[in-house]
Amino acid sequence: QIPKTHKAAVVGELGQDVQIKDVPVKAFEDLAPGECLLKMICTGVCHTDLHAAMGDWPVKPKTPLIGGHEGVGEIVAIGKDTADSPVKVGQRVGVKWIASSCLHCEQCRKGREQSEGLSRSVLTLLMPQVDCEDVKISGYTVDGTFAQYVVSWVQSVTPIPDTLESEAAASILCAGLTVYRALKYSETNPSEWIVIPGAGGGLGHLAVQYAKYLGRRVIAIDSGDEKEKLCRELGADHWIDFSKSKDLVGDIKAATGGKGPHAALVTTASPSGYTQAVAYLRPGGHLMAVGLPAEAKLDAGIFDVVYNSLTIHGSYVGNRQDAMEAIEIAASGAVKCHYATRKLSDVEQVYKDMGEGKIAGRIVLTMEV
Ligand code: 8ID
Ligand code: ZN
Repeated sequence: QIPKTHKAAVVGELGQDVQIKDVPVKAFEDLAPGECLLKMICTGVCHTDLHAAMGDWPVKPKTPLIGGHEGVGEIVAIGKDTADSPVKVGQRVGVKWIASSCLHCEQCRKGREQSEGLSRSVLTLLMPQVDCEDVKISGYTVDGTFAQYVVSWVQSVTPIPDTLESEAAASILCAGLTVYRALKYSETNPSEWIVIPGAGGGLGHLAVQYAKYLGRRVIAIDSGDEKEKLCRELGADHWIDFSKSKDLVGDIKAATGGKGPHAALVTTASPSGYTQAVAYLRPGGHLMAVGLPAEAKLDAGIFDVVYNSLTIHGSYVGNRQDAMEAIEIAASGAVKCHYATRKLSDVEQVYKDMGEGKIAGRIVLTMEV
């Protein structure tokens, strides 16, 4: 029985506290073809959700906003006249950042369905007459997973294998997927060195594991004993505490026999994680820009970039195939999200802890209030 209303964590205005409210559930008759209704089981809290709630990125989300974009739920309804649905009622699926994409524009045809991107879909919000390619972003341009029921799209949800528990799957749908894709495109080989600033956080701790799974050697950078313990347990070959190191560039180079790492996968939510990357990379190295500090600029000396033949990649979540691969690897047991569970109504406290850098791994919310 689908209720008429449900509980959701709502941001009324950007920068204000999140409030738990009763909001309407979209009725079956109102679901458009291609839409599905999920009864949510759990959702991870990504630092992106905090950026969204604060409105601290150059492109702002809609308001009022229900955040959240790494959730797992059960499909309870599919819009009538939906053709060729790859999923069915009763199935457990994941909602990721890209809630829906047109699948027929140039970027989608090239497998970069995420890349029609934020500005374009926000543009559509503001000016519906713009002939947009119809990207919808969970917890940014459409309501997300911090709610007991969520409307999603059958072509873009990610099926969750039976062998993977919902809580373990949730954060693979953003954090796992994002770092897995960044590793795929890092042009590194097995045994090569990859440095991960932010290694003790949500994205970072999964990046350590995917990198080890893919045979890379890992230098984990973050701060505090708890994150150190976590990174070492997950197989990091080296640990450097950025708050204690007096010469981060020197320490990173020393860990790689003086030559520097082949790639940096920067997952910090502060600009400081980016500042030295260009200085410590080995010639021919790749900087994978993933963390999205508010309003920050990448400060890279052009001389260093050219002289050392460095490549800078912006890596933005991933496509449906990346999501399925990241989920498969997690289902195999090779990568495990390290999480603690809280209730939906704790989201404001989770944001505070996240802002203070207190969370090692991830927080996964159950849908109780
Ligand atoms: O598609 C994308 N590119 C994408 C997808 C998902 C998330 C980008 N993100 C962005 C988020 O918006 C956020 O800006 O990645 C960033 C990290 O998200 P997260 O992993 O969810 O955040 P977290 O759990 O708070 O982890 C961040 C870690 O960075 C450490 C913190 O201690 C924390 O463990 N850190 C910081 I802040 N400054 C550091 C520094 N200078 C640092 N670690 C090393 N060096
Ligand atoms: Zn995210």
